[in-house]
Amino acid sequence: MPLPKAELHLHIEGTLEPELAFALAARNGLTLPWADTEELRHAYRFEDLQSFLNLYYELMTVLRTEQDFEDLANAYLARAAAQGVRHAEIFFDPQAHLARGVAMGTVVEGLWRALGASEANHGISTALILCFLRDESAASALATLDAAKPHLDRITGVGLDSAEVGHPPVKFREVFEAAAALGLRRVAHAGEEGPPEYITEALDVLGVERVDHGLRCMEDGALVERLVRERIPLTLCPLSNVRLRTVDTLADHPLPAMLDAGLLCTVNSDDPAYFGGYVGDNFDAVAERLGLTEDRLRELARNSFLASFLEHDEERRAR
Ligand code: ES4
Ligand code: ZN
Repeated sequence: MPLPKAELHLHIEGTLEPELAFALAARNGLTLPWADTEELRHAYRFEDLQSFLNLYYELMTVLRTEQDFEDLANAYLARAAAQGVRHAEIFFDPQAHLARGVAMGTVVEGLWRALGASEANHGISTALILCFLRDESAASALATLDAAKPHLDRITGVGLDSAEVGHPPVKFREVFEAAAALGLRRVAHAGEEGPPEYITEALDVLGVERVDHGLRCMEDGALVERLVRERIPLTLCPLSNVRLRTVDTLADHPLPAMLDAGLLCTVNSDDPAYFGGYVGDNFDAVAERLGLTEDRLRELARNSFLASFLEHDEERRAR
């Protein structure tokens, strides 16, 4: 039996497996530039975040209809359930779909057809987090939030993702203020490829309550102290870090040092179809390659619920 856990850093478009991509392409009358799933898998060799994003945005063009988004989410939920996931807070990237003429309602309501039935069908409670693409303009993010307004009963929070370097959190001050005023929770990717200063800025300027990745906090001792003191959760994605060359090998991953420092770390899968595994696979990989004890693994599973947006009595919500 896998440990019960919550997944807090998961891009639903990053769960698009090659087999489903080809099936959706066929259903929608589209031709992909790869001959078959095997040839596509050969393209999964990434130099950095951008080289991954190029493929990620290209492949997701097969997603066109509500049914496509529902099928995508159900495929993820079935795999997640098999790996012990009981709660999932799921990112989606509406701008990548709006730009190709797919409406916000198609995306959100399609996903919701799966998420709204997920407790009954998969035993997983869910939340949806709308991510703004940080390499698009602040005006585009504001227009996206506006387009989401008819669907806010489906959306728990907002996040910030895509190419990090050169796109500091402060660029999105206004849209995060508007999101907060709408009662939305706030998270942001920071310190994946970008510098530790972006983590500080995400906290102070965007008001995020959780940091996605946050790996590079380890370069700034005072920042680590702050994250520990304020119990800011970090949603780490170890297999993603290896595939995108943020760390050299899994054995070099700072997770053990981060736990030793007292950081509230969680383990997640990011884009599991691209990075070699779902969240249980990430747990298994860090257990094996970093020699984590059973106690450490249980701590990580417990952290995943503490760091979630589920209601709980823990003291860290008191601040
Ligand atoms: C992402 Cl690994 C990663 N980093 C930033 N943005 C993303 N979007 C999808 N995966
Ligand atoms: Zn991510």
